[in-house]
Amino acid sequence: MPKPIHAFARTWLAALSLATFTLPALAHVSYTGRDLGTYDGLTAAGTTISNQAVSGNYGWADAADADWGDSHKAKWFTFTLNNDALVTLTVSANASATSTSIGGLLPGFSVYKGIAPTSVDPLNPGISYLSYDTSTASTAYKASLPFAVEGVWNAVGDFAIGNDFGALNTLSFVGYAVDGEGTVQGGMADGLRDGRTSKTLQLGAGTYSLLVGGADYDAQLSTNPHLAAAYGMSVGIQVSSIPEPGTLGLSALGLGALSLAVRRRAPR
Ligand SMILES: [Ca+2]
Ligand SMILES: [Ca+2]
Ligand SMILES: [Ca+2]
Repeated sequence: MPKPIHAFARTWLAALSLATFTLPALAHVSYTGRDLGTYDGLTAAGTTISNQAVSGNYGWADAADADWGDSHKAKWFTFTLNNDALVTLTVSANASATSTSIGGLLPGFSVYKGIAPTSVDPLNPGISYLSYDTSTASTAYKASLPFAVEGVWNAVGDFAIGNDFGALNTLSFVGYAVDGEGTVQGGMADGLRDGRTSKTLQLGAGTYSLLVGGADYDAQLSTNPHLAAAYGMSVGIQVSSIPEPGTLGLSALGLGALSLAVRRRAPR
């Protein structure tokens, strides 16, 4: 069925306004299409978002050093908990190339309570001010720091980011995971370089940001032919309730008995 003309016009206008107002903002902080969901924290639930890509293979590692890094080198996800919960986050690199990305990301991620602000222009509701590293609010924040930074993203601690509307939010660091042999990233890595890294965190009710980036520090060298390549990956979230202390003891006991039984049954 052909689209009615007004639908075409609307699509075209939307495309035009995107081109006019948000094209330079393409790499700014947006969670669109990357909301991992809202969870009550009482029942087990989860989801996976695939077909994502990170720009470069070094953003997380570069943001974990002393002069922090560029938030454009992270892919930003969000999720919300209505109660305290156990949250397992897993980032998996695509093994091979797609039409829009290459394989081989060495994934690293950090989790923060809070989200980067987006402000809607009160006089022009079609225009949103997204957060980014060189916005007026972020620039003022950087100037307030006692040391020089490459960008506002701190992969291993709190940081703030804001927009040109003046809004600035602090993101409170709660944890990280990074893929790689135990020796890389100063011993921070998960010990097995398999293109995948995962972390379970006990989190309170609230809205969180998950920033995913590459963990290969040397990939930022200008001689790297894949310096600005898009690296494919997917992100999974699994939320479950926090076990009651008694229940945890019993289930640990049960698991112990089970593994003992399995071991006894194994041939050697
Ligand atoms: Ca850096
Ligand atoms: Ca750097
Ligand atoms: Ca791993």
